[in-house]
Amino acid sequence: MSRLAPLLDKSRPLVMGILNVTPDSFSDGGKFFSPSTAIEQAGRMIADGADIIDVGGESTRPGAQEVSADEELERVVPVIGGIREHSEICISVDTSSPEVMLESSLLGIDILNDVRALRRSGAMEAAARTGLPVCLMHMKGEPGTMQVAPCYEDIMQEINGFFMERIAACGKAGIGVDRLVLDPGFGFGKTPEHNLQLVNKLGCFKGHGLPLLVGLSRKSTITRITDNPLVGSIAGALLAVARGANIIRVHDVAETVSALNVASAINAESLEAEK
Ligand code: 8Y7
Repeated sequence: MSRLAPLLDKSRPLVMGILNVTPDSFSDGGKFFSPSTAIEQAGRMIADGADIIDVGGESTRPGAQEVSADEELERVVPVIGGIREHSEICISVDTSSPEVMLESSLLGIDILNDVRALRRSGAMEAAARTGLPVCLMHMKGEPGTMQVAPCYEDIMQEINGFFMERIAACGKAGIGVDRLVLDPGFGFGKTPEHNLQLVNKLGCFKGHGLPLLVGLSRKSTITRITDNPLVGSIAGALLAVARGANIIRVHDVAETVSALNVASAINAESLEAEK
């Protein structure tokens, strides 16, 4: 059984710590490439209060090279195994590859996080077979070219249409809505203005009745506004949660947990006052 469902029942925002095991990822490229340093970093994030660790072996950075399933497996398998040896933390695996989904499902992981929303050939069937929950992220285009003049007629309608189509495709493959999480995919085929608009209109994605995952941490939409990526990411996380995000994907777990604890104490006081 996946460890995600009982966490979502806690009715507080969950913090997903990012663990990149790639030599070329977005903002911490190469820092955690050896399995032992990655496992140590996971331990630190768990101590800092992470609810979920997101292990990724494929860089989805704009312009990044695609890697083979074998290479992805070589990167993530020892790290997943190492985390599981010491901890019952909820583990998600950031992959679009059917082979990686199937192999890692045998190692006791809890969530498949697919930036391609199971559109790669064979991924839908593989994910269905694992029985695991899946995060369906919206991405317009492919990582290599998605940031070349992204353009929408109505971005909210397009993303919601995409979600409806993917939810239906999952249903047909035997992945029920009880196994789905949605993510608008900040920075994946979106301009900075699109991303700011998506934060404001996050509530419009709640109509599907599914948990929402949001990843803004250290993305360029934030770092073009401020030269302090940590503080900027926390501001983004707090506003995303205020607008309905259920899971926040972040690099800086301790700081995000502290900020969310303050926000939730303030919210709890107003609920008390209403009684
Ligand atoms: C996201 C993601 C990345 C995101 C989900 C980065 C793998 C880029 N971003 N997965 N992955 N949502 N679900 O900056 O926003 O971390 S990679």
